Amino acid sequence: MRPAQFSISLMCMDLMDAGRQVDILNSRADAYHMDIMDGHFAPNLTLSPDFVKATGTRAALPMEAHLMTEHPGQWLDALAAGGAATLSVHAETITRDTFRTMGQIRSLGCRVGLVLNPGTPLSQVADWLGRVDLLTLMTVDVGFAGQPFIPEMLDKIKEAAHLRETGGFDYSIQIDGSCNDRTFAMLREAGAEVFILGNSGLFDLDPDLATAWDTMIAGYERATGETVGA
Ligand code: S6P
Ligand code: MG
Repeated sequence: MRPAQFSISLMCMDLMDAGRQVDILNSRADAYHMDIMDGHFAPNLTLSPDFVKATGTRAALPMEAHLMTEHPGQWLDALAAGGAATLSVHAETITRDTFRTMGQIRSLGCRVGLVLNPGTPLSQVADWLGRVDLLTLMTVDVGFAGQPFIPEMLDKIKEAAHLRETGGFDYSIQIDGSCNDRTFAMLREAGAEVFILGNSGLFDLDPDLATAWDTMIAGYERATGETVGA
C-alpha cells in the first residue's frame, strides 16, 4: 500500500485567517483540496476559481479542485490557469462527455481526478479508470462538512483497490468525507491512501491549527499503528 497522505479541505478553514493557516499547513500537509460547488449539483455554494488563484499565491503544496458542479468543463480552464494541479470531476456530471472532459483536463497539463458519489457504483466507471490519476470515493453525500460517515463505502474502497491490482491501473485512492480518528483505521485497512481532512479530522480538533495537526497525526498513528512520514 502507498504511504498515507493528507489533503486539506480548505472550505473548512477559518476564511478570515486563510493566509496564516495556509502558511501553517504548507510545511505539514501533502495537498490542498478545494471544494467548488454551484448550488445545483451540490446543495451549497463554496469556493471558486478566484479562491484557487488567490491560494496559489501562498500555497507550497499541490492544489486539487473538487468540482461539484453541473457542466464542469466550463470551469476547467480557469482552475488550471489558477494553479490547480489536479482537476477532479464527478462521474455523475460527465456521462455524456466523459472522454472529452478527461482529455480536456489532460491537455491543460493537469492530473485527471474522478469522484464518485456514495450512490454511484464503481462498475459504472470501470471503463474510465485507465485514464484516472486520482480516484476519490465520497464517504458522505456532497454539500457539507461535518456529516456522518457512510460505512457501506468501505466495500467500495476495497473494490477500488482490488480493481487497481487486477486491471493494472495506477490511480491513487482518496477518501472525502468524515476522515478522522474514528474512521482512519477502517479506511486505511480497506485501501485508502489520501485522506481529506476537514472539520472532523482537523479543524475541530483545536483552535490552534498547529496543535490540531499534531493531534490529528497522533490520532492517525494510534488508530492505524503506522508512523506518518516513516
Ligand atoms: C463535501 C466536500 C468535502 C468536505 C469534507 C469535510 O461535499 O466535498 O470535501 O469539505 O469532507 O470534512 P469532514 O471531516 O468535516 O466531513
Ligand atoms: Mg471535497
